[in-house]
Amino acid sequence: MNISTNENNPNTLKLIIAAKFAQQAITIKTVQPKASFLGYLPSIEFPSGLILFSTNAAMQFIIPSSEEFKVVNNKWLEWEISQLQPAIALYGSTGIYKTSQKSCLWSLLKELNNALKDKQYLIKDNIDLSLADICIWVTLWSTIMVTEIGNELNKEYLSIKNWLSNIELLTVIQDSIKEYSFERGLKAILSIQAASWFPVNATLNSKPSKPADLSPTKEKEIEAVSQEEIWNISNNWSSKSYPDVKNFPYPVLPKKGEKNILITSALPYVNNVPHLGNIIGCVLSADIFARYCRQRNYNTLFISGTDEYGTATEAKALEEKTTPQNICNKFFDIHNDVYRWFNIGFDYFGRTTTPEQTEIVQSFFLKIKSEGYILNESVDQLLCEFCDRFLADRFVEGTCPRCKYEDARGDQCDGCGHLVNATDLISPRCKVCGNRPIVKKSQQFFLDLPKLENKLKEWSSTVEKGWSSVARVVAKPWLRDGLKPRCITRDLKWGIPVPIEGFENKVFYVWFDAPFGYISITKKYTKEYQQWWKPKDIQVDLYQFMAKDNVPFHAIMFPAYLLAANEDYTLLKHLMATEYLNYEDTKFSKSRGIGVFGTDARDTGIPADVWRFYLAYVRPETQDSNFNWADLATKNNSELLNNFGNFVNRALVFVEKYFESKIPAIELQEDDLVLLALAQRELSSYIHALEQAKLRDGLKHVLAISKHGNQYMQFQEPWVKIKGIDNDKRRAGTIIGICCNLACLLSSLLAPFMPCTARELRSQLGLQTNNYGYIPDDITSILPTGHKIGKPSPLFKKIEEKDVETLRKKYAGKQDTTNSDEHGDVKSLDSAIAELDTKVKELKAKHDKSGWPSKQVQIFVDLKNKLSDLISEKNKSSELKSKNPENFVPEQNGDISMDVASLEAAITKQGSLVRQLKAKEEKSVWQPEVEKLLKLKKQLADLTGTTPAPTDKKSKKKK
Ligand code: B3M
Ligand code: ZN
Repeated sequence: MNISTNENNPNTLKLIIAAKFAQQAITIKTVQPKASFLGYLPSIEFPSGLILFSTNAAMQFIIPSSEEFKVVNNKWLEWEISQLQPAIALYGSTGIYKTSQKSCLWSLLKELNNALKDKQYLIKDNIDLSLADICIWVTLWSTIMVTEIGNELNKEYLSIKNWLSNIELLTVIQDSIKEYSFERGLKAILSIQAASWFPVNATLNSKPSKPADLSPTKEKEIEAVSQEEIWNISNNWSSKSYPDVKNFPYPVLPKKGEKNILITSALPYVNNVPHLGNIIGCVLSADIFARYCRQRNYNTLFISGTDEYGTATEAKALEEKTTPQNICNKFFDIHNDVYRWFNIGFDYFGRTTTPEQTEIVQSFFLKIKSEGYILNESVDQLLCEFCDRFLADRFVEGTCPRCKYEDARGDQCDGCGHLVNATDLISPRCKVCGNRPIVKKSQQFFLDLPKLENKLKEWSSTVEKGWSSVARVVAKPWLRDGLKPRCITRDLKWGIPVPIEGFENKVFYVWFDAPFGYISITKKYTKEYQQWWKPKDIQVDLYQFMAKDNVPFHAIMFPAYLLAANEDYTLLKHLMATEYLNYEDTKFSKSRGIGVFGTDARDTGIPADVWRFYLAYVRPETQDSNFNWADLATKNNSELLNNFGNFVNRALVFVEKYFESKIPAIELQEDDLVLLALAQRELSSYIHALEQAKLRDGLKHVLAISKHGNQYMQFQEPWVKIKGIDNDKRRAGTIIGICCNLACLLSSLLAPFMPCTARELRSQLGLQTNNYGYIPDDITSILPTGHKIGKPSPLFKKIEEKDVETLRKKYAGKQDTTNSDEHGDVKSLDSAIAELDTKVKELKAKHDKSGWPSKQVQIFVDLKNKLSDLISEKNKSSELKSKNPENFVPEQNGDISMDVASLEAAITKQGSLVRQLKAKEEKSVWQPEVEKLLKLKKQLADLTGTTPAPTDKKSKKKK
């Protein structure tokens, strides 16, 4: 091994000691700092030809530390290079330590002293002296110990003192010292200064960090870049080149030996307009990822669409007094529009009410049945006698049998995340009328999940590493706790018919049909869809994006269907689930008008790209996160405008003004390499993050690059240099040429997040805008000298505080849900509660405990709760009202149970509405109003203990 060193460099002693331990021969050559690559010394050349500039890295190479102590050893090595050495090296520049510098050094020594208490060595390693012991010992022994500070240290820090002298006595140390003669103290410190790179985070933090304070002494901020990083950059800069982004012709199909990425985002139900949380949870995340993949030249297919069957649609149709198909058509258009506005680049956005879907679902079912994974059982189903219908899962609520969460849905519990069978709910209640449904028998098909359990387990263990953490957490208990057969058919009309004799009146459960939507929508995109879903000999990686409540269906159910079909279908590889996004610390609520929904976003005047940026910035990747207007404005103004926009704009304007819009010649110097190495580090992290669809992290690395760029420009001051002598002018050219190249890189990195902005930037850079540029692994020079740029102009606009305040108010909700005329004042509500309490007490008194008419008591309790809610809301709203009277919006349709008088009034009102509607509208329109009327009558009957009066003959056919 050959070591090159400048004179008096203690780091060389470290290498010698390491070589002694490893019993390796060395030669030492003394050179001038400037004579070596970039001036970093010592450098060490191994017999293999490998040259290392970082002493700590070289030492680890010579004597690898044992696994057991690796972490703690590395921690101290890092401490030595990033904190101790820089703290000591400051001494050299001024000859004395300023008070703040000294106190910084002192606190480091204190830390070391504590760690050494009652110990012979800092770390016990396989060789008794660890690398960390060696490095720290050499640094202290050869520098400050022979200064005044050493005397103080000997008095103050006895553990360090003893440790230092113990090590000094070791033969290996004595022998090494003999081999390298150098002067300890100030000379050694100066020598480190002259030829070392080290991170200075801790040390600099304790000094004033204003550039003004650093520049007079020409002491510049040295960033934590290693010699290897610098080396790589200077190697890549002119020798590597970017490939072009492939032009993917329709249809995109997977290819053997290439990366084939199939991306889906959960298919939204058509019962509502998606809000910002829905958008970032599924389609936007998937889109950012898909765009990234395309810019990496992966064969990428991004599929989504609306999930149109299921009771969500039926419920909405009921609410909007129309047919389910009309609802689907209407909401398909709404979703489609919203996503188009957000620039979601689906390869195909389809829907599930298609012949393709029916065909695929039915034939999958038959195949799964023929493979023996379908059971046929008579099941207990919940029938609401009052509403005269079997209750779909969505229409039942109750207490979760597992975790006792009280508002579990009929299909899934939001308390524990488990799927539940509606009939297992404790105290089930019909969501429409609040009554307890009865259990009735019906023949249904079940998927035999226990029979699939082993297959599922085997598969899941091979892929779950690629899942987001929330996906793993949600999916894990499933396989751990054992699977039960799951019913996949329903007694409903809206759905895909079950193709079996005797089941004509049943349809598939929506969560059986919906996942096949991914396949049927792909079929809509291309008849070659099986190349993606049933590839032969080709590797297809399936990435599925969704919010966490969809995880069980994608982690367990859909794979179970595909495994059961036993035909080598493409199975999920990366499950990308997000947590929830809150809105201004509360939940989005369409009915209460709280939050920004897809259709609102465009009305705000804020560009789609800024929405995309901010949603990605707050993406609930690892925990629930929050949308906040003030924060949106801050991020726009600081990150986009001041950081990113400012950097690229300054660079481009400079080229336009001083270089006739042509990229100047670039001659790299040390500072440039450091900047590029820092940018390279961010680029590598960006790719690492995006490969795992960690979009939020990825975006932060983009912004870090422009931040480095800004600092560099600020420090280099090209605007000063351009006015200097020729040499300075050329230097200004290099600086600006580098910035333009970074801007070019940034346009590609930003494109997945902000495609319009990226396109605009690329046009300003004079690049073709028919693609967003390849995302490379390594930074290289991409804009050649002489390349002509376009016309620079600002990319972003400031968002004013007052504007977001207006927007915040606008989407803060209706503020109030009561109408004092209809519901009486708080006082009468209070007395209604008192009345109810008395009634309950009377009832309890009349019956012994076992014989309580529990249903009636329950109704009273419910009513009481509703009334208390009403009172507290009312109190809140009167507060608001007194502050802001014009904000007060009375609620139109008070659906809240009342005292007898109010109920009677409401019944009269509803009765006349029903009569009016019946006179001129069709049944689908008046039926829901009839149901409301029935509900009111039922409440009244329950309250007064009578039977409800009939409304009309037909609707009374129950039982
Ligand atoms: N439609 C659930 C939802 O929108 C459901 C997803 C289906 S993915 C196959 O939350
Ligand atoms: Zn009911």
